[in-house]
Amino acid sequence: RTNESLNLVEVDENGVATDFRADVLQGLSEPQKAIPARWFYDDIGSELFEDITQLPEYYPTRAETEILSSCGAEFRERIGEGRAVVEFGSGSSVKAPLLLDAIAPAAYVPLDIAGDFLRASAEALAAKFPTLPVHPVEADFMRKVELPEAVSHLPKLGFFPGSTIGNMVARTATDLLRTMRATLGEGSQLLIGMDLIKDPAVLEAAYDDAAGVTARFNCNLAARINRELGGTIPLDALRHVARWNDDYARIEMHLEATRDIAFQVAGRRFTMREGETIHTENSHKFSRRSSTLLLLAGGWTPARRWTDAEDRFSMILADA
Ligand code: AVJ
Repeated sequence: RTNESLNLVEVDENGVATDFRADVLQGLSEPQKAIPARWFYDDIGSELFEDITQLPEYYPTRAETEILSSCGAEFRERIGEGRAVVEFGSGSSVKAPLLLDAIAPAAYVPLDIAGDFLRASAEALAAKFPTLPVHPVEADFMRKVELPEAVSHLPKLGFFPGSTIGNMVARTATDLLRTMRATLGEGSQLLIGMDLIKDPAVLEAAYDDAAGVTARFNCNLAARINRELGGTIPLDALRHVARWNDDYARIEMHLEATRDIAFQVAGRRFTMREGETIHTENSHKFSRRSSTLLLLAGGWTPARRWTDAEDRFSMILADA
């Protein structure tokens, strides 16, 4: 088998990611129902997330893009030449061109769990950078990834924009940072986006927009369970909730039952009382110190930090 096929996400005979069913059945059985945020991103969820990034209330994408487009010269100065850029969770690869323009790397390896989306995006990007070798890898970046042979001899720059690390609790985040270090190897660097703590009203608006796109994004998870796992969740009885948890410095998204409900998923029966929630996402926000501490715990030493003009978002360059 090739390196690529070894990285593939496990699926059952119906093509359903087996971990999805396991995560959902487990998560719905907990006293506080909870489903990992990674399962938002089927084709519909990925499109809805792209829509979220365009919303007036959702500042992180614009703030990060501002940093990426204004700090190119400093990136070039700080990031070693001739590296292979490995992007974790590349999605539609909208931010990569800004970095690739700035540092002109030796290769680009977009890595994503959504294969069709990944390949289409990689082709579009390769067309924009005709001399850049592009090697897409379909893989779950939470596990150590075998990188393509073609980049094995190159030093690596991990690229993890979007504050996706904020979706994870500290233990999972440190595990991931260590796994990335193992994937990238000795002497690698990491450029990571981390969203900053700010006025809770600004944060809550970013996750509960007036147009209701984030609500649709959240509710799509329940719809996906119905579609892929033979679920009977009454979607009209679930309401999108986004709230700031100050103790944990994070935005939480929940699906709240607006009445008592009972439903089935994969042949198993579940109930929710009115007001009970399924916790669907954490989006942790960081201070300068908490981001430093997290990176250090994950085996990375911060070397340089950039923020946007309004100090809403940070990008950190760290050394393995
Ligand atoms: C993709 C994890 C960066 O937490 O801001 C956006 C996902 N959820 N709106 C975030 C998300 C609701 C997003 N990340």
